[in-house]
Amino acid sequence: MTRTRIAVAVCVAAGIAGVCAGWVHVRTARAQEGAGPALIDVSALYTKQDVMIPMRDGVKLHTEIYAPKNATGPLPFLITRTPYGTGDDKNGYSGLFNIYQEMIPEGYIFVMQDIRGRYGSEGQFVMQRPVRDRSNPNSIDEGTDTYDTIDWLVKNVPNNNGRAGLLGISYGGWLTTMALLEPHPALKAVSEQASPADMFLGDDFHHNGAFRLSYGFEYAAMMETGKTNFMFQFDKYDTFEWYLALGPLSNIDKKYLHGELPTWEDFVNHPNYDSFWQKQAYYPYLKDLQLSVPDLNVAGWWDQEDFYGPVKIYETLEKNDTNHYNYLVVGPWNHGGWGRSDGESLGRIQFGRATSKDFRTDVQAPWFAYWLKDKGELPFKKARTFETGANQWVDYDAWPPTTNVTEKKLYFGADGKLSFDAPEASGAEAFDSYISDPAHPVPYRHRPVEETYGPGSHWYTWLVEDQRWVDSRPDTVNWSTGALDEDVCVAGDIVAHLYASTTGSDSDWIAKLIDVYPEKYEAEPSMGGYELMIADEVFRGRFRNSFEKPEPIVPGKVTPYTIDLHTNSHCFLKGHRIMVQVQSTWFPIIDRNPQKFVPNIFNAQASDYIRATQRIYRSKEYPSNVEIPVVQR
Ligand code: PG9
Repeated sequence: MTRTRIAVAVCVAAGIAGVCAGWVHVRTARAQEGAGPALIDVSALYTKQDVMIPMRDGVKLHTEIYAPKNATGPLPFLITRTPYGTGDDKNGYSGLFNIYQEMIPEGYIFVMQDIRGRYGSEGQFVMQRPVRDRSNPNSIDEGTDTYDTIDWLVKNVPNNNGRAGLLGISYGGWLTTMALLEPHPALKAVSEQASPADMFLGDDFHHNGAFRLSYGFEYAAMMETGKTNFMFQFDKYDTFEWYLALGPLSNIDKKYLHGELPTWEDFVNHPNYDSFWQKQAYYPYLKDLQLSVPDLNVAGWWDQEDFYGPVKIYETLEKNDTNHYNYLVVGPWNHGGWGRSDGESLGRIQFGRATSKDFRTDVQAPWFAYWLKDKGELPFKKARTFETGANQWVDYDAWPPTTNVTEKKLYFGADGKLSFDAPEASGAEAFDSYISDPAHPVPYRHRPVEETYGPGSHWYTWLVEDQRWVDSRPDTVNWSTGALDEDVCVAGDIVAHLYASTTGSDSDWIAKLIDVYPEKYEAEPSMGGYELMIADEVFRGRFRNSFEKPEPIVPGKVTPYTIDLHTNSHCFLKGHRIMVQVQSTWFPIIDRNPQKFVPNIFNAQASDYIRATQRIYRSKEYPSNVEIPVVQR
């Protein structure tokens, strides 16, 4: 839960009134990180010390050190670094303890630190500060800040055992991965959880080059309006209306930001996958890295922010993992869901067991105890993923699994049919069509679309919302199998192959793979016919040949698009149906593609936004399909 305190005055006092007019100061440690009102009173268990730890360039970082009162011997550190504040309660004890409850009995010296330029720390905040240039000995990055922190801790905190663990979710996960590039020798285990890996291709700010408007705008505003979290004050409760009324993206700077938010300016100035985004992405730094510190990568199947990242990081590190230090856990969670509550359900979807608690007690706690205290056994060998639908944890020697899996294609057919049989119809008439109108975009979740991190926001569960409300829209097309006569379980990568044409010269293509519950669903009658999205993704057509050099689409020409729907583990159970939906708008999480090619969409004019007629082909020559890895049992 998020704690909110309105304090517009702080904004003005901070001397940034120009940017701040109409902004609300929010005192919050992000819900995703599991901080919030303390669930447990740790003041009886720990002595707390607040220190300012000096970094190599003299900047001091605010750090809270919690030493167990009942320690009987030297203990390792468990460190988390955050840009969102430590969320201290009235006794001054960090709300981040909520995430670590299960590790408290083991005995660690917990350390929570504000990163540069945020909350109690000195220095300047830079959104995902780039990796330093090592040829300059004075350069710093989040990795050197972590290094300097650990160095200070092992030398200055009494009763430590000379080992440190580091973990964090999302931004904290990214900070954790950064520490792997030049790790301090005392760093003995890390857990990167939902770390973004590439902000242009798959994480918070863009997916396949399509801009994540509501997230990008609201997050940049939250982080760069002051030292603590701010929230833009919308004058509409339904932000769908606000973003639509905004018109072209250039109005954001004209009306509200006036060039003051560095990250927004980065969005505007880097509309393509140029060196700015490539340098910020991890892949180049991790691809040759042989892990010298064990890393537990953690992801959630329905993570609305950073699912691409942790999987990409795991896959990249896996290539050189000769030390066998690279691990993966994926559960049925939203962003950071494993760090809070018990994980028995997400939205209306039940998992039949306490999946988050499973992770915290059966994986996270023993995994850190093994590496930091030489205790017990490792909980699993390589990868543990939760098979949704069947609702069970499965351990694998490799992810994606390399045995007992066959690639199969689900082909789009006439009359809305989806089947494993390739289409036989030939000719230009085998297609389904819809009109995509940027003036009437498809909402990405049920309206009202509350502000992303606002009170009562449905942001956290939108990926599991029933898709039935979309399938009857005239700007969406669907194909579905009949009721399955046996379970179809998938494990591994799902890919959509679309053959599509548009009357415009640019277009977005959104593909969703959906599990349709039986109409009579005895286990829970109100779930009858529910359409649960299992995999989904958007692709911005201009980037079909290159993310660096966008190209117009030739109007009317059938063009192939490959859309990675990512890795998954799900059983479509007997009696359920499998559905695919395609549409071209998903607003306002994705900005509206003008559908007319312009060099930079951030500079598009209102008149560039045009209606387009879309066709999705399903013929012998153009067999649109979704490729799924089917498990043989
Ligand atoms: N998804 C958030 C984020 C991480 C890194 C950069 C930008 C945003 C977060 O939850 O921390």
